Amino acid sequence: MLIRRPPAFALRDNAVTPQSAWLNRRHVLAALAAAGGSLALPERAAARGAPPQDAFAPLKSTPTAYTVADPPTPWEAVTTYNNYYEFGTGKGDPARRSGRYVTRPWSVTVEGEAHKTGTFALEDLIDFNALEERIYRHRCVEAWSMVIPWVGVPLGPVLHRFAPTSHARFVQFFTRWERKNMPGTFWPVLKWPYREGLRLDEAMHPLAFLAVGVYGRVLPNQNGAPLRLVVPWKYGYKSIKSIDRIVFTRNQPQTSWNMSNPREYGFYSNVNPHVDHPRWSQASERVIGPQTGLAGALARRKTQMFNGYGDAVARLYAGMDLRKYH
Ligand SMILES: Nc1nc2c(c(=O)[nH]1)N[C@H]1C(S)=C(S)[C@@H](COP(=O)(O)O)O[C@H]1N2
Ligand SMILES: [Mo]
Repeated sequence: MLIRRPPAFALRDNAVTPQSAWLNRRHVLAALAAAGGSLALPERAAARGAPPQDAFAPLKSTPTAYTVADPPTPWEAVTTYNNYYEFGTGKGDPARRSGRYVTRPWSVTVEGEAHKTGTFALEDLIDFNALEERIYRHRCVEAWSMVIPWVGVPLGPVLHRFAPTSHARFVQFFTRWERKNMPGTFWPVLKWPYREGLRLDEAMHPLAFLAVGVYGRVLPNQNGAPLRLVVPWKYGYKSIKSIDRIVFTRNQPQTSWNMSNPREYGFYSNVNPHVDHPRWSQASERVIGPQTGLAGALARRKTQMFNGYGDAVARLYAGMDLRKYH
């Protein structure tokens, strides 16, 4: 077995921005892969144990079917233009106000229709030696979009390990509610703790992803540290952040946005250019970047059905009226 020394790109380097470090690393990885090198081993060994504090070791390569070719939205926009109402409703609030929120150590409680329930440490839930990178389109219901390089693992196999019972048809997720460090939750803007849900077959779909990082680094708080859902064919609010509870249910579970306004936010929330939000069109979207936030959001593109993932996910909704079940 060939053991390589960890390449320089595995080390933290404050002199480069995360995005340029990431682009370099991808470059080197591609070159090594082309040269037929086995490159993952030393870094994986180094990463064993506690999750890394900052940059992750090189990641398991991901089948390109799960990665879009579009250039990722710059790191600066991904980490400063956020929706995370626990920290405020302004796009800049999560980055500015989430600093005191502590996400280590972390555990997740699993309840409901499953044979293996209980409370699990993050490291027991996620195999930090088997992380993948997936570059997904991200489409907010507010009609803007990004392309984000997530780091994580597919959701399905994680849920499978809890052995859902034959009665389990849905799965619900909750965000940790830490009142004192979540200034946005002093107001009942939404039903706290933030909650979301999927039908179990949606959750088991290979595109559904649990992210622990972005741009090769541990998730910043504003992006949902330490563990968040990513469901790329649905509007962004389904992709719940900072998950601390998972409940398998028989019936369709409550979701925060649906509870706040069921007419505007359905349970399914699949990206659909033909079903407008009651207050605005979903036919097109603002593309965020290259600069941060609104200043960069000048480009527009047409919204794609299921956010462009229709070939993979349309079968989940065969025979359903997607206007009624929006
Ligand atoms: N707990 C929690 N999760 C959340 C939200 C939130 O307010 N609270 N906002 C959602 C919305 S509307 C979007 S668009 C995405 C934004 O993810 P990002 O900031 O990492 O791009 O997170 C989703 N997850
Ligand atoms: Mo959103």
